[in-house]
Amino acid sequence: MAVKSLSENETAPDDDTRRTLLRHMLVARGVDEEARRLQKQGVLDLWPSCEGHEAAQVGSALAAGPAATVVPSYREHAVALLRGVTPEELLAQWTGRTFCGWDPHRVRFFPYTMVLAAQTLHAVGYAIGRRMQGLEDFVVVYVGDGATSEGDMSEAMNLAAVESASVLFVVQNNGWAISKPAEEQMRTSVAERARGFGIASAAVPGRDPETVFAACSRAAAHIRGERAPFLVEIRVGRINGHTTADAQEVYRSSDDIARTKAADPVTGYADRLRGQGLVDAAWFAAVETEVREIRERLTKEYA
Ligand SMILES: Cc1ncc(C[n+]2csc(CCOP(=O)(O)OP(=O)(O)O)c2C)c(N)n1
Ligand SMILES: [Mg+2]
Repeated sequence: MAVKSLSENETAPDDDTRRTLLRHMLVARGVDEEARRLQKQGVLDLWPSCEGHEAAQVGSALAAGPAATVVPSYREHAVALLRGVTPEELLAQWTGRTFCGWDPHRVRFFPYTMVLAAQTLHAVGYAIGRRMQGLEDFVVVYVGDGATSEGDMSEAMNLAAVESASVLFVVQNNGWAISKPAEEQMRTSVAERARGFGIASAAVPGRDPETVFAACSRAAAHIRGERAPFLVEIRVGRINGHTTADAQEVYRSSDDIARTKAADPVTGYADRLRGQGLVDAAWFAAVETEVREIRERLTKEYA
């Protein structure tokens, strides 16, 4: 099937979508801050923060649309919330109450996995199965830069390529696998590696949700048009340590941490939309109220 390639203009989000992107980013930030606070109180055992990843997660999830099935890793909290996982459901696993706090069927969002890259094979197998059932909607799988060095990822990319599986691989490259820098574990980019397996790919910066939204919209159009996989590598900054159990100051320079914080995608996008007159003080106040109520609910449920 011929693929209609979409231009930048055709994939640019409209103003309502831009406000939606920002709202989801602000909600995810509020939930993340509350989860880290609760972890410090000993209520959660652990929390892998998604601070710095919000634009990549919200932009990709919104572009994929509600019909896609999402297979996450363990840090995709902004995607989970956007899919309809409630904040209470999201935190339940990290309190040790359950292996998965949400109903994966209801939200079409698989349980988190800590087994690096295992989910990439699950995603490809699921996409192949969906096609056998005559269902053509695609699967989005999230994976980190470090996990792409696992054998499972190579198997998954190869299988997706030869089976022409409708899978969007979203690689959030935050430059670190815990304390191992990405440049010490690969000689090419992940996007280049995908092409070696016969998978079309793109690499984009992940600070601006609109860039991510546009790239993932084009990737989705490719998958739907070609019935073939696509990989988008998104370069993001990890603001906090790997998890709340990690002291990144030990292995990361204070300059690097400061630069990453200064490039915060949430404040950057909020400032931009405010500057363009797309959101005003009343809009921010409404979102702040929403976030405060979520945080109060989480404290009531868990603290
Ligand atoms: C198969 C496997 N090997 C090792 C680990 C230990 N481990 C947990 S997270 C992690 C680093 C993952 O880095 P990356 O894929 O870049 O994701 P990020 O945490 O940066 O989002 C490692 C080595 C694991 N969970 N599973
Ligand atoms: Mg990483």
